[in-house]
Amino acid sequence: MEYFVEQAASHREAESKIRSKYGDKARIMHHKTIRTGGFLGFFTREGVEVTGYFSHEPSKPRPDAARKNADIEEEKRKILGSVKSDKTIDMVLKELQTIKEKMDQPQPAVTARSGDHPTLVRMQELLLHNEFTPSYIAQMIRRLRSGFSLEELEDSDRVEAQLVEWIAETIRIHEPRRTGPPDVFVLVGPTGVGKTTTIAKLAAMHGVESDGNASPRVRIITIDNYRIGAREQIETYGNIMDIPVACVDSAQEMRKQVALFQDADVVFVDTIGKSPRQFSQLGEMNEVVRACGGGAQVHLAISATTKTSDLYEVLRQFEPFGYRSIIVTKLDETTRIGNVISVLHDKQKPISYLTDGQRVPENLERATVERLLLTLEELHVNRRRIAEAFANPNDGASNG
Ligand SMILES: Nc1nc2c(ncn2[C@@H]2O[C@H](COP(=O)(O)OP(=O)(O)O)[C@@H](O)[C@H]2O)c(=O)[nH]1
Ligand SMILES: [Mg+2]
Repeated sequence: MEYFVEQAASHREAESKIRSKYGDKARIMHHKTIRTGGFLGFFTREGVEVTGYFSHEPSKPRPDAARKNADIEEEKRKILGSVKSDKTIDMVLKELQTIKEKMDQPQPAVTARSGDHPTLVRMQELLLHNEFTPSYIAQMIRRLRSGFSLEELEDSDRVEAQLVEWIAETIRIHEPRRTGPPDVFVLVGPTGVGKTTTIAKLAAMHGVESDGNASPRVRIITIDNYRIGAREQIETYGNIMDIPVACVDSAQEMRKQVALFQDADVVFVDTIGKSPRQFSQLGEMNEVVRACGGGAQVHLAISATTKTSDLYEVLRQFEPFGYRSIIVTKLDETTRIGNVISVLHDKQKPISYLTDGQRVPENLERATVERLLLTLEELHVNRRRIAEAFANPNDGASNG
């Protein structure tokens, strides 16, 4: 049995693509709506992603070099069709380069085959269902195959429990480290992932007194003043929570403002993702972020709904900020986060917080291995065992 994932503009287009590529034997398992193409949210189109399998040789061979080139040309035409100004050409060419690099990479084989033990095939189906990436799945199946004898594979509950534990081992949790006071916590990430909302949640969470101690002094600085209304959004939260909010728009102002907030325990810094005017100036924003001082810790927000190739792209784009951890937002908007776990494992990025809704401050929690595993569908998680084995060593510490 071999699996496939196909993307297309519509269900009809996906179906005909699958029929022509894999023939009538192809079976569709599930499909979902995705955003395709584009660059960090720009020029994206709605499309569908269909996952399925076929049990015999495909009616046509894998895409050859000519087909790859045709795909690239097609993608190029589509993107160029939506380009509005010369300024964006650079960005489009970069995007094309990334697409090309991705297509050139050998696609790792999904390793359980029809002749394999049914338990292995089943484990592969579970991983696929949760949308882990092909290379992650291949790794796990390889590990199961070498770790279990044919006889042991008969006990599929035990194999599944082991698989869940190995998945757990691939999830890294960020351990907060105090650098202050004030601890300066900077949140970066693409527009719309939920940075401002998350900053408000974090500020509320940290502003609460604990163990009878006085509530920590929390301050917010925003450099999100490019989008109309963005500043008001965080100021409104600040007013409600009685937390001072300052707005800066240069490195110099940032230095001044951080100095003015030296009496605080925690300073949260909200940032811009990108704006039409400031599109390629993530570098410029980095200068403002650096002005927060050497002790500042940068964290990157990504949405749980982001597709795999965009996840890689976002992690790469924000690498210059030297982010310490990932905050995964919008967990409430998807039931399958295998690709997020796969990519963060591949890139060795630890997770600090999770958000699962728009409500401030409720929909925020410290990331735990257990909570992430519980999002997986159809995989049985022994909560007690996982909680014991993967407890956050710093649980109870309140700073990130
Ligand atoms: N469903 C859901 N929506 C969220 C979550 N966090 C933020 N949002 C929403 O996403 C939208 C963009 O959030 P915002 O904080 O302005 O994003 P920013 O551009 O990164 O600052 C708003 O409508 C938020 O209410 C979340 O965890 N789940
Ligand atoms: Mg914002």
